[in-house]
Amino acid sequence: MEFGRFLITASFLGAFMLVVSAETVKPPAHHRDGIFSLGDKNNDSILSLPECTQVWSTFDVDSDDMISKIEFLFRWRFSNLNDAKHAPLFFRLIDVDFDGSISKSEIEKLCKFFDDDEDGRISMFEYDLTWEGLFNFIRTDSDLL
Ligand SMILES: [Ca+2]
Ligand SMILES: [Ca+2]
Ligand SMILES: [Ca+2]
Repeated sequence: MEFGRFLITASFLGAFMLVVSAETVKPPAHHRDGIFSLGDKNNDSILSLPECTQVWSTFDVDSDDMISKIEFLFRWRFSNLNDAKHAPLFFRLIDVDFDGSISKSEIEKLCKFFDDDEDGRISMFEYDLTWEGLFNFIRTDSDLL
């Protein structure tokens, strides 16, 4: 009798752990409403490298091949992208040479950085993984409320 109860408890706990770990492993997909879906023009759930560089280049509002901080912040807010209050930090992360603007080569580097298996296409999984690593570590407690 006791053993039976133990088994039930154990299998219940096991199922519970599975649910919890599945929840933890699965990357949240909320940001797909943003850059990914903006960039995925042919809706095949893949962001090709040209689609990726294209969507970031829409941040270059005055078409001078450089994305200034103002352009970046403006576009981020205008597109209603997530975590707008952290956009200055995102800008800093993409501006790898720290010269205060994002160049075409920095966009290309960013897009290639997302493409983990280097097949020239960014899958949703690759996108989620890198987005989480790059941008979502700064989530604050207030965002969880
Ligand atoms: Ca510009
Ligand atoms: Ca730069
Ligand atoms: Ca890929």
